Amino acid sequence: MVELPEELRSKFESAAEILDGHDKFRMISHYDGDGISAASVLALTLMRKNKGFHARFVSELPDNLPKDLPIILTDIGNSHLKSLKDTEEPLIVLDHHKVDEKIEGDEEHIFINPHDYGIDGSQEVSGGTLALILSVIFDKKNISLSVFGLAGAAADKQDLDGFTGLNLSLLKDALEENELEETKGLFLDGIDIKDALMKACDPYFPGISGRERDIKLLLEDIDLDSETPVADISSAASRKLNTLLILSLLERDIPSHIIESIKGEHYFSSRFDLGVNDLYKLLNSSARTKQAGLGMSLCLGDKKALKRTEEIRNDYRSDMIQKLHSLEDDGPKEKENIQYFFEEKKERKGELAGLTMLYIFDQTKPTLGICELEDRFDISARATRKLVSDGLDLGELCRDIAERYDGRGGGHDIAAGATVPKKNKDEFIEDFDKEVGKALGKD
Ligand SMILES: [Mn+2]
Repeated sequence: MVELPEELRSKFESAAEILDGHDKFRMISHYDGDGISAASVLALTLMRKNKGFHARFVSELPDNLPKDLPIILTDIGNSHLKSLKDTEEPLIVLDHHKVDEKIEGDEEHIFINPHDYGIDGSQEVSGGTLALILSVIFDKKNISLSVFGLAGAAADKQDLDGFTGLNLSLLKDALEENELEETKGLFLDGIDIKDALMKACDPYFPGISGRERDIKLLLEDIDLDSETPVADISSAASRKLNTLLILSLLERDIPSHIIESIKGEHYFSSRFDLGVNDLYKLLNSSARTKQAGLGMSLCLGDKKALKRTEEIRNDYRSDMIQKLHSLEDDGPKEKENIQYFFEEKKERKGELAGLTMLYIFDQTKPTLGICELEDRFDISARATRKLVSDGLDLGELCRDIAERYDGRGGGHDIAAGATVPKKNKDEFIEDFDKEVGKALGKD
């Protein structure tokens, strides 16, 4: 059973009592892969006890919450706890986003924020895994839902070099209970090896991913038939392939922890016929295409939803490859301390910023993906672990700088975002550049 600080455990227990004491709930969850994971874990938990729910996905917390049923907020809510205390209905907030202040709820308002207990919510636990902990405390059999919870943590990039903290402890429990099986391999997927490399955007291999001629030469080089299914590649060919793919990353000075992360453990649930790695990518795809409900349906066992999400993901990957090619070929716009690019699709800028930061651009500067909207602009900022350990906190910067210009921002130290009136775009970028320099001690 997952180990928790005592005060935190007792909060989960109070939340479990609320689950136990009512028959129907409203779930409001963050509109992203982790948010879908969290809502799905709780939906399955409630369904197992014949309880009802209404689920809704939002990018921002609505000003007025419905007043008819107990409410569960997942992967969202931490920045609104003060006002949420006045909610009339019982309320559970499971959110791992960092906020400055610890705000206490009461018996009917349970606020669960891992940061309050010295647990790093940006690495060690996500919305999905907080939901899984609640689910397991509610009924320990629910460790069988681990594939859904851990997919949320993976969607929030908490598995980059293996799960840690509460995520790891849930994983261990699931492996022990044989609810997940562990295998090792490259994080490649597709109909065959050629298809997998043609669509490989996460991990992305500069000079190889999506480049038909280069892939043909590479496969000829190691004498591997391009139509070989990924799972059937011999271990000798797999070693050679691995070496060549790693070389493509080494040429770019990509840090070793990223290079190591292109292969690793895969966790598979036979009960649900789903793996953590595939599932989180499917959930991300459905969130990005504004079809969170479809992602949730697949978690609830709808095979048609699964097939549809796979198609969406395939189309999405082809699109991403195009975009990454042009960013790889043209490079970012550079300031002294930051690098940035423009992207017309709002929901794509974050992942592009993340992938270019990891696999393509300069590792010593954070990357901003900027999308211009009608009267404002949206940015997604991404850093590396090294930059964070050198003192950069993008969540703080996004919040502080956005506030200067009547905008809003926030997020995690390694990944954050902001939205600001369009007329202040140049000042915002200037300020961001300066503040990053300060944070990294370059001034
Ligand atoms: Mn999350």
